[in-house]
Amino acid sequence: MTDLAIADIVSRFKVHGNIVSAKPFGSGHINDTYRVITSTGNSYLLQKINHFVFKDVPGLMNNLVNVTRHLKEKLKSIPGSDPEKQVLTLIENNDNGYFTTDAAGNYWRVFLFLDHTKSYDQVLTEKQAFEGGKAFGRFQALLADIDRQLIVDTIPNFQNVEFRLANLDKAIAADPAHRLSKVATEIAFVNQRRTAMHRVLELGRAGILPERILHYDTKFNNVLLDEHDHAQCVIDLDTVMPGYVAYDFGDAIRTIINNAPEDEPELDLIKLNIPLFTAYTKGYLKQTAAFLTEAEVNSLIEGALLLPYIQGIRFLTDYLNGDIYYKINSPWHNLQRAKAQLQLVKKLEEAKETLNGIILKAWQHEIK
Ligand code: ADP
Ligand code: GN1
Ligand code: MG
Repeated sequence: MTDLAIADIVSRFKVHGNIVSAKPFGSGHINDTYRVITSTGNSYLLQKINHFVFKDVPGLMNNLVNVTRHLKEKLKSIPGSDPEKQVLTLIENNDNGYFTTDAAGNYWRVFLFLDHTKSYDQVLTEKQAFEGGKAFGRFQALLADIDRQLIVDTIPNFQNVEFRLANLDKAIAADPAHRLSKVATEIAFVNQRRTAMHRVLELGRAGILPERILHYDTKFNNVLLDEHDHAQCVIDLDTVMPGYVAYDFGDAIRTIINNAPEDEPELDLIKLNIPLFTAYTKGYLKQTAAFLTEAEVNSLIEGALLLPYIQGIRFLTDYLNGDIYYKINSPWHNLQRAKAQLQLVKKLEEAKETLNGIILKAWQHEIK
């Protein structure tokens, strides 16, 4: 994007001042994000929404308006809350809508930039992990009573293992990028676990696990922490949809418990950080123990194994499909990510009993 093109997009929104700079920002894998600073010293976050990933952008934006409105209303009644800082704020465009399209058919939106915040790709301290757990737990609690009619599925079957396996099988059958010969080990690993990894889905279909409104992308860099490492705002709300709490717990644990980055090439460096897991779990259950059923609590450990498995499958599928979904920085990036996620599954399987013991202990502590 040229500076001129970006200035044109920004001028369609009700921002204060004229654009002074627009720089790429953050490390998300999906949207294109820029931090924009204007002549009045105001700071905004401009995003090009990935409409290959999100097929119904108007529906997605409608969700976002409804979800942020609901969160702000709820926070207003909680003493000490600051809805402007703790919830994303969309900037209206000049026609009172919340997005605009460019000549190439891309969708753009603008948020208030939340100053003095940080987002971490990897968790460094137990305090951060605890705060992250509290933030995502509270997010579920605050959205528990939103009218479900207001939310459309932005990516149907997002964490449905059956759907993810079917997509992998299609990629294996078509092998469009001629990479199948490179992934035999990973496919064998996935295949050995097909049945076991259906547990959450089966419990859900049997009505044993209720559907709740989830965030669905709870990796740690989707919560902004303030200068004192307190959780300030849950961001990246494009995937808020109904689902099983095990999904959000598992996706968060995927990034929290792993001592190494999501795409670590050196598999021996992928080790479990149990203190960070414990801290996240305590923070999460502090906010959710009041409403979670025993079956849901028992499903959390299944989610912790399932989400890196699904993520491994998604990266592997994208590698086979020739890197059409995730941003990559090398031709083997998706393969490296897939290997790292499947290695994490292996480590989690070895520690399953210990981790479940930690979850149950933290839960007992909250409900006693
Ligand atoms: P993606 O879907 O590509 O992950 P995100 O919405 O998560 O996009 O944004 C990418 C990054 O931009 C985040 O990880 C965070 O660092 C930063 N970010 C997003 N929203 C804001 C905001 N309102 N204020 C400050 N930083 C933000
Ligand atoms: C994507 O947008 P971002 O980078 O927060 C992806 C998640 C994956 C994650 C893996 C809409 O999240 O589902 O877990 O990458 N988001 C979408 O890092 O597919
Ligand atoms: Mg993100």
